[in-house]
Amino acid sequence: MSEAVSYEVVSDEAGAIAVIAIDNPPVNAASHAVREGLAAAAARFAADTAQVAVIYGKGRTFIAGADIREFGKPMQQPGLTEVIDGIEKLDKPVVCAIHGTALGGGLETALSCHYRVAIKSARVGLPEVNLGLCPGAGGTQRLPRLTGVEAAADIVTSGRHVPAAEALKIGILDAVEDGDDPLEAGIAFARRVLAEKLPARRTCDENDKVEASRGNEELFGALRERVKKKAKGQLSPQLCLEAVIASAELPFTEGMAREREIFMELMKSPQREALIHAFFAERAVRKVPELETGKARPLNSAAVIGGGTMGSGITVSMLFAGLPVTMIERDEESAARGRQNVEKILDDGVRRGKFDKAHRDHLANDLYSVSSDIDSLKDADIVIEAAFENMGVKKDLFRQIDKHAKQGAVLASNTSYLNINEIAAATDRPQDVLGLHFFSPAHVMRLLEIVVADKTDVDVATTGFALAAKLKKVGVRAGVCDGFIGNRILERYLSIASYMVEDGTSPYDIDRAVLNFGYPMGPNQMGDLAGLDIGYANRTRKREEGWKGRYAADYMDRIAELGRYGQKTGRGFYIYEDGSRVGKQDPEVLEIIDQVRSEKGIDPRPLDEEAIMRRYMAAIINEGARVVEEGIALRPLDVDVTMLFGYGFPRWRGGPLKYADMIGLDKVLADIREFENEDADFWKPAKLLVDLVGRGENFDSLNKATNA
Ligand code: 3H9
Repeated sequence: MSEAVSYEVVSDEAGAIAVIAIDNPPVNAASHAVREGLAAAAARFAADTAQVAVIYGKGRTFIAGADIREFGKPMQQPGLTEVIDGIEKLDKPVVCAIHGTALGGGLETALSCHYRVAIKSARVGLPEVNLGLCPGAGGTQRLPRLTGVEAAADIVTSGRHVPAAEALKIGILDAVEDGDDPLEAGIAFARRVLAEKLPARRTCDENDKVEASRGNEELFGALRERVKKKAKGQLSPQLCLEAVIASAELPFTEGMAREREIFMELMKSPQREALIHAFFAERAVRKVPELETGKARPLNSAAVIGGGTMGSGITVSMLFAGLPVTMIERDEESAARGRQNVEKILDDGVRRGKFDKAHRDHLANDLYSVSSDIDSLKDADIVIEAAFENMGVKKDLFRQIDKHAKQGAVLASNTSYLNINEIAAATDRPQDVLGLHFFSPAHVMRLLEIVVADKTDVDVATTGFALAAKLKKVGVRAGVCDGFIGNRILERYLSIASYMVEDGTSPYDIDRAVLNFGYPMGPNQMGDLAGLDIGYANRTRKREEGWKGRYAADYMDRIAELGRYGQKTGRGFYIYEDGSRVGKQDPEVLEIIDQVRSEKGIDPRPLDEEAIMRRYMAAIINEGARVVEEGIALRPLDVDVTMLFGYGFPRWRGGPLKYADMIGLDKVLADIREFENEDADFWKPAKLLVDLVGRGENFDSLNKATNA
């Protein structure tokens, strides 16, 4: 027996029960030791006098899946498929007792057991699709045998975690028990097996539900259509579906072979490598120096200054986390508008069935209040300023916050560009100040840039991460610079997009190329959604501050000066008819652009999709490298996570710096050098990029060097 799996027999008057416990913290992943232990436990159970076995996980969860860290290394026998086939083949019944999550190889193990019981809070699922894989230990063949093809297709292609109650209803579980002890639930079920003399019932032999769909091309066609639409360039959902369909079309053993084929194909795909990078990067961003020594301050109440789009979104995200919030506005009228904004988001939640009216009322009335008196922030543990994006306004507010906030309160600004050091210096307690850059809509978007300024105390930075965890957001540590990690990179790729337009490419071709690359929308569609007035105001600010460099936004200024701000005015780059959110191309926009080109004497040179994306990505990667080089981002993976969670970068490409590694940094550098000949002001290769290529290393070498 391996250390990761223990075996003991408990006997009473009901009979002898073998208890097989998996103990592989933190998530009981099915590592080599676990597989070996399970195989040995199954053999021992087959040979001894115990009449029934219970398999359960120690600690916080059942098996959360195969050990992802073993992927890409030579496989150590026994494989999970063989281990769980061995369990299923046992002649004596095996009960699986689930708590926490039974995911991937974990659920596959459970499916090979003869009975499954879970405690109420447990969830099950096959999330391999989100790692660019398909279940590889029989999940696509056994699950449909319990649920039918359609429900299995949903679970396997979405990767969603199915709550125990639903899993019971659709046939995955045999029982759900109150309480929180899986062993207790497992033993109780085992006693029932003994009392009722229940047999070793094998999932692989349950063929009725899959046979019911055999040859149902109409169903398969509809499922393929649905998945293709949702997958948007991602391979795994489509292949996962094919594996599930094989369960209906082929006998069990052949279906298993088909699943293996698909699993191996996906294992080799770059999308799998990218998605697994994204999985670990999302977790590694929590490893920051401040958290090693810092202690989070209390976070029991909050004040938000400003009730506009950002302030109300931030407020709602905190209400969702059960944090009482006082919203502060400058006068009664603005305070009432702030309340309206918050209530509108909550009402939408009720309408969409996210929560019920009673919960909405609890959040709106018990946890939330508005005030026009700044002194109302005096009891808050954290104050988040979300006022107008102007340094004068912010400094003024921070002076007042400093006067009214209690000692020890964390003081945060939600600025998306401005210098936090300067804002902090307006107070007598710069050590308590940090940036918390939320993304709009703040109650939905998961990214939170935690901007650590020169004097920010480690405990205050740690509190920023504690808040991110409480709000179920992904906190990324950023340093102070104009735009931090995300908006600084955004500025570069929006610039290159505008240069390409000015030089001859249609903005609609750029949007199409970016969309086809896997983003949910192109930069011009995004501008229309955010409001073209924002960029216009930003450019005006930068011009006032003496900004130099190539200026290619004249055509954008002209569109904004016509009062066409995008979706909210029904016209921007696109025309939005009758409140539609899908825009039509606007010939007048092309005329404006032509006009600007001819005024500047530009001979239009349109680019094709590949040429567009080479420039777009090179701009992102080069600035990403600079952000790392300057220490604004701790590691390349922090840039990846920022772009994945805040800017719609396709997850199956791993993030821009992972993407760069995968296409080869030497190739990216060669592109930048080529573009330097077109525009030497814009294209200067980042030193870090040059160094990495010189050393034959890549961004991931830097991630690894920091033990992330
Ligand atoms: C699979 O099963 C393939 C099979 O079909 C075929 C086989 C032939 N492996 O997320 P957390 C680490 S594919 C290794 O912060 P939570 C994680 O990196 C697998 N490590 O906790 C973190 O490490 P660190 C299908 C893993 O409570 C620590 O555990 N399964 C694995 O917020 C804690 O994780 C999945 O895709 C793993 N499988 O969430 C499930 N899982 O502390 C993946 C986690 O160093 N896992 N770690 O940063 C999850 O979704 C979540 O971890 C879970 C817990 C919901 C379980």
